Amino acid sequence: MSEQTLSLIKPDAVERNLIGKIIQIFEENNLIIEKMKKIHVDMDFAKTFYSVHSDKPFFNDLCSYISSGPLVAMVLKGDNAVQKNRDLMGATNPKDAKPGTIRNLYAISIDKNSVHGSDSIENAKIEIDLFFKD
Ligand code: IDP
Ligand code: MG
Repeated sequence: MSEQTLSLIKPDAVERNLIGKIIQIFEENNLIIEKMKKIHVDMDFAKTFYSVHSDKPFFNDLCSYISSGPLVAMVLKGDNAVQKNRDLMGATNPKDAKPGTIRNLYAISIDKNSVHGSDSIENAKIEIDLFFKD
């Protein structure tokens, strides 16, 4: 069934000119880029976006990092898009990410791990609204 999910190319990947290489992986795997924009979010927006992690010890660093430079936000569309994007991303820690996944290929560390992807259809709707409600 066709779904939508939110993908972010995080500041560490944008900074290293990896936008094209990452988008190519989505397109080669039949995910359609429905919407896309490059933005630099502020700390308040970051705290809202990552509010589910507000009790984690790394919350402040996470919000500082995601607001440290421009990112690319996309709505990806396709069959099973939420899980497909998660599979293409690989594990949160690049050391655990399977060969060929985006994080295996491009991530620097568990915090600078190059991409975000919604983890459920419900959260995808919330995250898409947050980034693209205008
Ligand atoms: P996900 O991005 O694979 O969905 P989450 O558990 O939702 O992973 O965590 C959100 C983000 O928080 C991760 O992508 C990563 O950047 C950061 N993060 C997660 N765990 C840690 C940690 O143990 N130390 C530092 N940063 C972390
Ligand atoms: Mg997550």
